[in-house]
Amino acid sequence: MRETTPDLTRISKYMSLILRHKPEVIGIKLDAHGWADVNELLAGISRKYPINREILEEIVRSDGKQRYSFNEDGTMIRANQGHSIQVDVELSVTEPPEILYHGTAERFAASIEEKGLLPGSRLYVHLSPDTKTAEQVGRRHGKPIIYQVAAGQMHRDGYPFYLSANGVWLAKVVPVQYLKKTEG
Ligand code: HQG
Repeated sequence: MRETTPDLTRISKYMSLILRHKPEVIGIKLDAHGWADVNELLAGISRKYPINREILEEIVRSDGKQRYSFNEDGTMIRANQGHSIQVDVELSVTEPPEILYHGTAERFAASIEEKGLLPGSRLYVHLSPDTKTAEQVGRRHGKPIIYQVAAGQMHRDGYPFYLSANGVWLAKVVPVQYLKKTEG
């Protein structure tokens, strides 16, 4: 896994904003499946950052979390997950492992232990397959804490789980009875 250079990272963050949250910042629309027209995206980004098709392909290829996908003929691009706008990225319903993890910050613990995990501004709660990833996710918000999610039990109780094209586990919510704070 290779991280992108700082300039590409800056463009990638702008792409996340456009493709997950606010396509209107460059005056484009996503279709119902979250796809943006590549030429429109390039034209929009180029008003702020130098970009061309080759650079875009390099960003998609080298992205450490594989956040973006092209369609088959390369004319469209979308974010694989993480949206706050209502799009259907055709996530596959998948049986989860027995335990998944959610990394968050200590200051959210009281609310989480009262209400369970809620998706906030995003469409889904994001869950990680291992504690290392969960810790990195949690650290983005402050002093990290990690919850174990009884995903297998939740699944047997009828809650669907989805696996994004880039390996992030997603659920609509996680009720509090399936959560356990890990020691450490
Ligand atoms: C918290 C990154 C209070 C939740 C990462 C989290 C991830 C609650 C925050 C992806 C709560 C939302 C998503 C409740 C949940 N009360 N707080 N009841 N339920 N929360 O950023 O999971 O680099 O929307 O614990 O790697 O941190 O962007 O979600 O702390 O995969 O590609 O509300 O973003 O990927 O924060 O991160 P976020 P997240 P990218």
